[in-house]
Amino acid sequence: AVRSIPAPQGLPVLGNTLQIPAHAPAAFLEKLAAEHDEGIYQLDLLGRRVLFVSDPDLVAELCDETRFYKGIDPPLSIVRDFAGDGLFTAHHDEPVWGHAHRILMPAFSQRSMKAYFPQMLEVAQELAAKWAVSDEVSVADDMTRLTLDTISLTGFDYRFNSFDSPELHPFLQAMGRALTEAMLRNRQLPLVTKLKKRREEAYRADILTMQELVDDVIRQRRAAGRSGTKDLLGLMLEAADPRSGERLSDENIRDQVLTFLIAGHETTSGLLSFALYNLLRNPHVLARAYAEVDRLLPGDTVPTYDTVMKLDVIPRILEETLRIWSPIPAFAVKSFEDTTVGGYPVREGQPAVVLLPPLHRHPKAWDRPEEFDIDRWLPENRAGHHPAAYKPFGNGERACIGRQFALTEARLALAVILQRFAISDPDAYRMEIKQTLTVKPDGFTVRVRERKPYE
Ligand code: MNH
Repeated sequence: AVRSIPAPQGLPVLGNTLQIPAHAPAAFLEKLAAEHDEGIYQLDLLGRRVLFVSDPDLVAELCDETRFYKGIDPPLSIVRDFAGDGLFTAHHDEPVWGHAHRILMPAFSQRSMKAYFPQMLEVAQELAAKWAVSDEVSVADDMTRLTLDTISLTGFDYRFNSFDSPELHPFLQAMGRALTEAMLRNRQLPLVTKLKKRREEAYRADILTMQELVDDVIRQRRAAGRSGTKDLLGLMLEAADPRSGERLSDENIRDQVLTFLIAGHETTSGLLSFALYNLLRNPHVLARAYAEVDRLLPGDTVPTYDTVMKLDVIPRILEETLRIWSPIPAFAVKSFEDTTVGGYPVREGQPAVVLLPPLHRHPKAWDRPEEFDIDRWLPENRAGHHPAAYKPFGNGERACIGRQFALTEARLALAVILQRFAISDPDAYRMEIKQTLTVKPDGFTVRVRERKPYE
């Protein structure tokens, strides 16, 4: 029997659009999920009937790539204003997605991670140098400095030198505003967007600021004239798709560079910020992390790639952090044809959004879902996990290409931080989410004190 999908009442024309709070859509969608035990509901967003799904069995169906593909609707279709045909926002059926995916895959191999390690370490040490002369630090800002400098140095051999400056780089401010604008436009009638002339101008100016930086990155590389460099930019400029022989156009390279500058840092900085939050809230886990670091990195031992690969507690802290606080709170798919999911009707091309926070805390899949328990990620416990209840990196061929990169960088950064610093939270921070499409803790500061070696 076909079941009917719960759909909270909305207004004519606007539907449920205005019920969504402008600056906190994720929290609202999560609250609705909690109110609908079915694990699925439908909202009418400016005439689009969008499904929101958090039941793991229903999500398992949506993750079947023979039936569903990545959908590029608002807000992602708006992000295309600046990320264009880059990997993240490319349409499902665009050949250029496959060209770029195959050209760039080698840059994300385990071997490449090892090759990036010295640069990842260099940036982590810049963070440590700053913290050594700091008292209270703004966590999300410094994690943003770390991750932006890391992706730009490893991917493009380009230096932001973010730790030299008390202000965040203008690129970041432009990006934050542009992402926020895309989020706001997602719940705005196109007519209203047109009428807001000032906002449109500011948006275009921010996009220009980002594109100028991208052009500078590419110009510097071309001026350096080095060929054979196997970083992201080197591959984009010189490699051909092994399948089709196609190379990337200059315009597509710009889209990819901007995509990687954004996707390559924004989420990892959220992950690291949430991880520190979780550690401060769970002192017994923090103690285990310190014990691990003291064993593998005693005194002032400099971390190597091999040390990072030996970490066990820190990786599990990151996995559990991605369960409880996913920096990307949702991803969207569409059906190839009219179908049903768990008996609920889904139309061809209808957007279905997988909501990660309620999926990652679904009682069907997780015991004590609210508890930060890193031992869920011991090998013997993983086997029992629901196969579709953990999707912080998305799904299938459109899943995150930078996953290993993010995890390598984040493991190293946490190891360096814990090796060098005692962290505490005298202000007893209470979680306050800031959403600019992705989510991060807002206004989270911690106190840092250098640990004395051999203490
Ligand atoms: Mn990442 C896609 C999460 C780090 C580059 N990333 C995705 C998706 C999720 C995601 C979810 C799928 C989105 C969708 O289906 O619409 N990414 C993360 C998280 C982290 C992360 C939680 C860090 C933690 N991502 C990174 C890093 C890079 C990167 C680091 C680059 C170095 N991500 C991408 C790109 C895509 C992507 C590029 C698009 C992949 C594709 O569609 O081909």
